[in-house]
This record gives sequence, C-alpha cells and structure tokens, in this order.
Amino acid sequence: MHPSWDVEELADALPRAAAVLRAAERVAVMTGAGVSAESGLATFRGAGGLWEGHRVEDVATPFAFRRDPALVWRFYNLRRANLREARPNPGHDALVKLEERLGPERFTLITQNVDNLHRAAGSRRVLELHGNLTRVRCTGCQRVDDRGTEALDDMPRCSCGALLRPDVVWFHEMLPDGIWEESARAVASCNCFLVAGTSAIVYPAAGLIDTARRVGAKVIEVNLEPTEASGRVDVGLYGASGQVLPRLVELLPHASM
Ligand code: BJW
Ligand code: ZN
Repeated sequence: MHPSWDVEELADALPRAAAVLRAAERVAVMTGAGVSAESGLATFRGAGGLWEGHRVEDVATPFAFRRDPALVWRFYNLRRANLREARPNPGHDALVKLEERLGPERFTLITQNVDNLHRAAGSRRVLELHGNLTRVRCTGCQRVDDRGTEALDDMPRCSCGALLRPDVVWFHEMLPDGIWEESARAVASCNCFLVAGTSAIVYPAAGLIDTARRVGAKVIEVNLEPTEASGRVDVGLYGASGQVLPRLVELLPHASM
C-alpha cells in the first residue's frame, strides 16, 4: 500500500469516527490480542502466531489438555511469564480516558484478552470474555485462585490433589456465567461499538458485531489491516491501536459530553 494513501485514509476516517463517538449516548468497546501487541504480547494468528508449531486451536481446547496437560501448561506458563514484563501501552491508556470522559453509565469495555493490561492501565470495569491468565481453576473441586505470574509446575495440583488448569475459556467451552450476558446487553444497548485489535473470527465474541448492527449501532474497527469484520463496519481505522486510539480519543471533547 502506498504510504501517503494510507495516511490520508486514516486522516479522513479519524474525524468521521470521532463524530460517531461524539454522537453516541452509549459506547461499547471490544478489544482483542492486537491491542496488547505493542505491549510485547504475541497475537494468536498471523506472523508469530504459532507456538512450537502448534496452532492456538490445537492447544487451547479441553481435548488438548486431557491428551497432554504438561504441553498445554508449558504454553500457559510461558505466556504467564511473558506477562511479567508486559506493561499497558498508549492504546490501553486511551481506553481509560474514554471511560473517564463518558462515565460508567455510558461506557462498557469488553475484552477477549486474558492479560490484565486494561486493569493495569486503570480501566475500572472490564468484562473478560475469555477468562484470565493469572487465575487457575481446580479440575476437581473447581476452586479458583489468582496465582499472579509465579512460575507453576508443568502439572500443577490443587490442595485437594486434582490437576489445576488455567482459568481461561478454551474452544468448545462456554463463556463465563453472567459475563457474556452482560456484554451482549451492553452491545445491544449501545449506539457505537468500537472493535480494536481482533481478527473477529472467534465466536461468540465476533457475533457482537452483528448484534451491534442489528440494533442500529455504528461500528468502528481499529486494526493494522482489514479483517473478517471490515465489510460490516461503518468506519475502519487501519493502523496500530497504540497510535490510532490515542488520536481518536484526542478528537473528543475533554469535558463530559
Ligand atoms: C493489531 C495490532 C496492533 C496486531 N494494532 N491491531 C463455526 C462457526 C461459528 C463458531 C464456531 C464454528 N466452529 C467452532 C465454533 C466455535 C468456536 C469458534 O469461534 N471457532 C472459530 C475458530 C471459528 N468458539 C468457541 O468454541 C467458543 N465457545 C463456544 O462457542 O461455546 C459454545 C459451545 C459450547 C459447547 C460446545 C460447542 C460450542 C469459545 C472460544 C474461546 C476462545 N479462546 C481463546 C483462548 C483463550 C485463552 C488463551 O488466551 O489462551 O481466546 S482462542 C484465542 O482467540 C483467544 C482470543 O481471545 C481469541 C480471539 O483472538 P483475537 O484477540 O482476535 O486475536 P488474533 O490473533 O486472532 O487477531 C489479532 C488481530 O490484531 C489481527 O487482526 C491483527 O491484524 C491485529 N493486530 N497488532 C491493531 N498493533
Ligand atoms: Zn481442588
């Protein structure tokens, strides 16, 4: 792509997106792995998306865990270790500002990420659709504990003796009780749905884009490149979220709208 064309496109699209946000009474935001890429965390798909030759679809399933729990735990322990160095980036910070400007009644942040970076940045209410990397859950007694980023064994066990698993949502599993319903409600009652850093191929999260469209909300996409969702969005902002989100939020009035 010709770089000047690229810049022009973003420069045209940014004020249009800001106008959509300004006009919205309620805003919902959904983030994906791309928002944490500039914090040094790998995304799932695309360049660098493989882990030791495994696709995420092959390690993030209950079948994979039953077949080879030590392999799956090595994958998660490595990612938990990477969290130690990871800090929120300007994209996370911009979403904190957006929440502050709109207030909790008018703003909902939904994330597919399991990395805690929105909270670390200062976002107050975060709906985690796919769980959390620092938590573990016992496969026996179901007790949930936050173990931070401490190094865990390849076969970590609960005090009850059963094997622990990461408290995340794998393929073929249901999303956490209540969180999905609350997210779907927020999207069904928003006027603007901002979707950032997701390939939009994993359901039911990606289906929230259709929910937004069904209720007549405008959809804004922020991504390095067009995605599965791009044909269904009103404004596409193509660039790094750590740069695009701060520029977008800067275009909004500072006082409460
Ligand atoms: C940047 C950037 C920068 C980079 N700036 N942008 C057929 C149709 C419909 C559904 C299905 C189907 N077949 C199967 C299903 C269901 C399945 C599914 O969706 N599969 C698809 C692969 C088709 N879904 C499920 O199974 C879900 N559960 C479910 O449906 O329950 C009902 C049910 C119950 C019982 C039986 C059957 C059904 C659960 C899905 C759970 C997903 N879990 C994971 C792992 C979480 C734990 C962990 O972290 O390990 O969630 S998979 C992985 O994908 C993770 C992510 O949250 C999720 C989405 O990925 P994301 O965030 O979009 O990342 P990427 O890497 O894909 O994209 C990054 C993007 O960022 C790219 O676009 C880049 O361009 C961009 N980017 N740098 C801006 N700097
Ligand atoms: Zn237990």
